[in-house]
Amino acid sequence: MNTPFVSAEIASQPEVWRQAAGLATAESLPRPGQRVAVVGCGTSWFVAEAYAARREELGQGETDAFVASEYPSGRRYDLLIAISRSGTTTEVLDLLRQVRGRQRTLAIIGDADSPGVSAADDVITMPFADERSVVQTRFATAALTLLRAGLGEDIEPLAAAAEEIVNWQVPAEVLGRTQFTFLGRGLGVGLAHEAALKMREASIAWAEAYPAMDYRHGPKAITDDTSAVVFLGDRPEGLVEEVEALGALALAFDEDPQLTVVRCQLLAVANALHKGMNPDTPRNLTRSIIL
Ligand code: F1P
Repeated sequence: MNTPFVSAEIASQPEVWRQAAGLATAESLPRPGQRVAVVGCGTSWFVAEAYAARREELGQGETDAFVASEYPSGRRYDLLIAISRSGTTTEVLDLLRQVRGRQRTLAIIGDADSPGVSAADDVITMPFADERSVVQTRFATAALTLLRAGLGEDIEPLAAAAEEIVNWQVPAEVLGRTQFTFLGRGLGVGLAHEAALKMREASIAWAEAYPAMDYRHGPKAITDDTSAVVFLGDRPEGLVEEVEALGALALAFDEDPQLTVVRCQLLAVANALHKGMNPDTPRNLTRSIIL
């Protein structure tokens, strides 16, 4: 098999993050104190979730994340942000059209020629982050980077650290596992969901994700010696040991969850290749879902 597109897309993230951060001066991004809703589908929903947690954590204002299809239409926010790589996802476009004129909207879009570009009051396009692979990697992290930079976070240390992480060698012992669980806290909850989606999409694997503290409230029952458990962000005390006592392989890193999600992308690709699958073109999936 030729090298998949997704491998180069993952490797380009440090540079793409720097470019995304360069757009964070946009007037249309949220200001501190504004009530903000963020929506998307699939990966873009999980980016929304991660951002909402971070903005709240930084005390910059009430921030709610919704999957676009379940946006509570009665609510009013100061700003509704829609994230979509393709700019063609039906639920996102429908929502933007539905709230138009009643609610200020900003779309963050990869494909600058898509209908999403004219569906919102303001738009930020990131064609440099768009991808050939069906499976999203760098667009997702670039959208999050743009939004985090808009919160005043310094992106350069993240981008510099990512330069090493994109060369991470996935430990061979992970690839023998058949059940993957991703656990996160704060920003890492949305990113754990994203990591699990990557495993499902790219390598058609059984993958789940939970807020780390909630893992003990049921999900733990599925863990055994077929499992690998990956932590994104702070680890609840004793949980790594608990997971290991069940025979699972625990992977934990002392770094920003956005960096660990890059490792998870590499893991998903390595697992796909290990299973003889092409991670660029998962079965049953298309680049965007148009209903
Ligand atoms: C959303 C999405 C992706 C998913 C797949 C189908 O796309 O659900 O997250 O991986 O490619 O589309 P978009 O609205 O961000 O283009």
